Amino acid sequence: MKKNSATSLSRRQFTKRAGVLATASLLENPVSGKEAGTVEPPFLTPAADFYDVSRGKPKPHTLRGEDLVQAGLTPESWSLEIKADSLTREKEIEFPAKVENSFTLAEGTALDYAGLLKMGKTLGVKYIKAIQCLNIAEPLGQGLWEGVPLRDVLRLCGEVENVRRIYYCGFHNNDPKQIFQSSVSYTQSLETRPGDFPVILAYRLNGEPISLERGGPVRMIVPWAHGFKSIKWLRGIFLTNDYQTNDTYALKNNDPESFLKTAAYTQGGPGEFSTGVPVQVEGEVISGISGLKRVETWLRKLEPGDERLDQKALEKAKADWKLCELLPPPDWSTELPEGTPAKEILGFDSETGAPSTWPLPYSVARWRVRWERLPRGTYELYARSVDENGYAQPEPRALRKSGKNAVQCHRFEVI
Ligand SMILES: Nc1nc2c(c(=O)[nH]1)N[C@H]1C(S)=C(S)[C@@H](COP(=O)(O)O)O[C@H]1N2
Ligand SMILES: [Mo]
Repeated sequence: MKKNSATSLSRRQFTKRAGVLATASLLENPVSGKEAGTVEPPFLTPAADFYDVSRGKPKPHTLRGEDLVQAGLTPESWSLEIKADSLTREKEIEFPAKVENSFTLAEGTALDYAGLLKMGKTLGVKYIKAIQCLNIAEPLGQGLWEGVPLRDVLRLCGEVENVRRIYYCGFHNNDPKQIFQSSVSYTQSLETRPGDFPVILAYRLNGEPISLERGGPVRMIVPWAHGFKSIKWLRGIFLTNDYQTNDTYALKNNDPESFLKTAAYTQGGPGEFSTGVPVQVEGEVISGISGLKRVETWLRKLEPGDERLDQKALEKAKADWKLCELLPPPDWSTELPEGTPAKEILGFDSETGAPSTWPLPYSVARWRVRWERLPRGTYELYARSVDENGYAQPEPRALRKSGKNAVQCHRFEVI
């Protein structure tokens, strides 16, 4: 995490520092008794403030100078190989994938950065999406990503045969431990439901070229998936007839086809409020594949002898879940990069510029609860999402390895 500047408190810093409280005055002095302020974290996380999840020794984004050029990670040196994978397996995969046109380093035909940007002029799309690691509870940050749909890049290959998956990988040196690769099915790469977002080869984040740390010059973005499908420092795409995933993350007992899970978060926040002033708590909620119907909270006053509830105990507890407020969309005219009208972004109405759903798909919104007065005591605030299918978190997917989504709790005292 980056150092904070007093004047601009990014969403990430905000979450880390203050967590669930969006009140500047209380934030500085939780027991001051001042009224709630109006400081909200920015909707788009500045590139430098995403929580970084990167492999490698050295991590590719720490390379400098000639090493960076050798790695092909400057706009001038970047290029992308796109070719068929010749794999066959006896009695299993009889026919190797074939492509009419391949783009290779050896032949000097690899796609370059200028070529991708040129395609972007007519084919580029933009959407907002949060990056969330399957193994970390909190979203890592949320950005406005811009790039060329993978389906349009694949079209450059001309006629293809025997292709069932698209494998792709980021830059890595010769150490196999650094390899980070992922895949989507051929169908997923080509088709999306109307209104849903396509997989893109992204070259801009929040209106700027993608920083090295965020995976620039070019990063794959897979909208519906956890972070491990969104490969940074993209350098190679392979069309294969293998029907199995090659995902690096699959090796760690993770579900390699997990969708983003709708889930609410309560992490952090002040642990103390003074009696007689309103207690206001905010948190985040991510809208996954099943969308979001509402967020609910349960305030549990702890009596002497009460213990923390684990997930099983929580399920059995007689929780009094109450609907809580979902904060409305921000003022897009100030939250979006200059020169990017909302109506140009997928997920927004192309005429009015209003978001088509709220929260936006695969994105984070905020929730808030407030009590004008709470008696002295120790409290636990639990928060859970209810998805559009009516399932309350952590259902219908309580397994941790398909996306962390345990119901979280924030403990505080009123003194
Ligand atoms: N090349 C490469 N891409 C990668 C990774 C990596 O280690 N190497 N980590 C993945 C994982 S596990 C996650 S959660 C996200 C994190 O993205 P961020 O660092 O931009 O927040 O990047 C993904 N893309
Ligand atoms: Mo991850």
